[in-house]
Amino acid sequence: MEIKVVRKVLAVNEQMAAQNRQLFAEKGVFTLNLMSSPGSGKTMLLEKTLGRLLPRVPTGVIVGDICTTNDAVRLARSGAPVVQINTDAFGGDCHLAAHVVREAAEDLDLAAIDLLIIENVGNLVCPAEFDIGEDLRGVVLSVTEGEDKPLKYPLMFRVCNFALLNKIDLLPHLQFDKERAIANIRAINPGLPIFEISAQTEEGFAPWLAWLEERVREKQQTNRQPEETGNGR
Ligand SMILES: Nc1nc2c(ncn2[C@@H]2O[C@H](COP(=O)(O)OP(=O)(O)OP(=O)(O)O)[C@@H](O)[C@H]2O)c(=O)[nH]1
Ligand SMILES: [Mg+2]
Repeated sequence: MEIKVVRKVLAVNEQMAAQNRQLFAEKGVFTLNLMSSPGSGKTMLLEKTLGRLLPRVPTGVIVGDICTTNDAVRLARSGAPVVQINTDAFGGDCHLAAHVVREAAEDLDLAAIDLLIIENVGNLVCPAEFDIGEDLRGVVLSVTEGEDKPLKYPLMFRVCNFALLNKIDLLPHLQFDKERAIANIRAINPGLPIFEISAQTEEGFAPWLAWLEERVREKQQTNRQPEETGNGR
């Protein structure tokens, strides 16, 4: 009985996610769902990322937390439009669901942005189960969390399209075996692009931002193509 209820929730979420995906495609917005355990550095990464992308790549942010507007306040300093979701208002969900993202997106001017980054609730489990209509899923694993996390929380690493290994500035002070962590990620998801970065020092930012911008450009080209084909006929 309980399993049926969970299945129904996921089925309803999938329908909403498909609607979100259609809306984002119509508006020409590329969407990135950024996930990780609490404190791995999602917000700091986004603060620094926005600093480099704006105003060249008009970007909006939706940020999910159970409580507080702390992350929205930090991210709004960049000048990007930011909407904070607090899941505490509806049961303290440990993830963002598609309908919640839809509501938040209605508070943004989607026509004015090319990229929408969604910082999910800090949690390495539940967000992996909920499609929110995004184009790309990324997981941040920080070097203070332990090399075994991809093996212990495999779904997250399986559903993501890229991984960021964050806080590499701390490596000299830790026993963390970086090569083993990378091998563990690859054991779950072979071929997954992995970027080694420090949100603090911005080391490693150039390759990952170039890769992200390429994904945004690809989507813009795909969106333009049907129109161009149509005009050519
Ligand atoms: N040394 C170091 N510290 C970092 C780095 N990135 C983030 N931090 C620190 O890690 C802590 C958590 O960073 P946040 O950006 O708040 O992490 P988060 O993933 O957004 O956390 P939640 O939103 O609560 O899930 C802060 O004290 C940051 O200053 C990094 O690259 N190096
Ligand atoms: Mg955060």
